[in-house]
Amino acid sequence: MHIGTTLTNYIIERQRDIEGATGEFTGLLNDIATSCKKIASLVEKGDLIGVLGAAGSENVQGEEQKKMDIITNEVMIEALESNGHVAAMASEEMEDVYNLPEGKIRGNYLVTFDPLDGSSNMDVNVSVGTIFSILRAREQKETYSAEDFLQPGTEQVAAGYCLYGPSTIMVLTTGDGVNMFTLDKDFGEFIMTKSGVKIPEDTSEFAINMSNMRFWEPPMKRYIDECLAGKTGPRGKDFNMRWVASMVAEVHRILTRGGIFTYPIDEKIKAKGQEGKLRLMYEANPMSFIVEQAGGMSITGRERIMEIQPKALHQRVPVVLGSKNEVQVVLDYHREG
Ligand code: AHM
Ligand code: MG
Repeated sequence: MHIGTTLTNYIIERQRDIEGATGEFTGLLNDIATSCKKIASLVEKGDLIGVLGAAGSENVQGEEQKKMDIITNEVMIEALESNGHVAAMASEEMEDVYNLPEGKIRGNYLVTFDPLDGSSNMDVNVSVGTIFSILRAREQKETYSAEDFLQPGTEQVAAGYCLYGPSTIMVLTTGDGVNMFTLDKDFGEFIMTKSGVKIPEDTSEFAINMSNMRFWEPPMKRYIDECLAGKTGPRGKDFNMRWVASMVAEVHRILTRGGIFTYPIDEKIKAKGQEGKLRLMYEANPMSFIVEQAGGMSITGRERIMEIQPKALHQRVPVVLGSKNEVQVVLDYHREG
């Protein structure tokens, strides 16, 4: 039996390709892998260790926090703040930028994360995930502010997610394709199980929360109506539908067998004064980087997500991502009005 390529092997190899690399980036990805292993173990134990249910608090976005949102956020901070690889962090679960305590060595990278996306699925034992994005700190200083993080998605150095499902799978891009690593819990290593992942360009599977249909804008309503019309409609084929309510699981399905995932803007969201449901810095940008690196497309409906100049740390955007030719149809419908 051979071991295979571990995540550590892979990132050390990647580091050799980068001139002047110091090992800091390798160290950072290792820290993230460590936190994901810890989170995988907590997710798996679930009710045995009393981590299910609400925490009794709200995050900055006014959403109910689950106990696991808070616990996994602490796990990420602990794993990332001590080894000198990170300049500062921002999380979906924290209002402001997290600056390292005095005395901790500041590294060169800014990390944003959603420590447990789809956390409401924890209580019903359905897949959840951690999403992360890595940016370069443009200057070295003691204290960072939101402005330092407000870089478009095209500036990401790396992005990934860890899916806690039947297997724990880390999916990573450093801008050179997409690779998948499955956690072998017996000896605690992520092993490469797929490399050069490519999303099929065509699909007949869509993912959307259909209960919001009456609130959608006309182009999205038209797109889904035409999918539902099936073989006898304008698209000339039958569509299948999935909705896990965990973005990580939806993106993983799309990377595996194609599909389109969307959380569009709708009247209900607009009435709350928001521009979308999903967060640009913690969800939309990292997932867009992965999807594009796998040959897919990721847009708001009208523009490429990764080109958006962020205005705020917790900014929200509409998201349409997945199989290239299908996302193009949605883009065309939005352009037609
Ligand atoms: P979260 O970050 O608070 O967990 O919310 C994000 C999740 C996505 O994973 C998922 O696509 C969506 O919210 C589910 O929304 P809905 O509850 O409308 O089905
Ligand atoms: Mg989330």
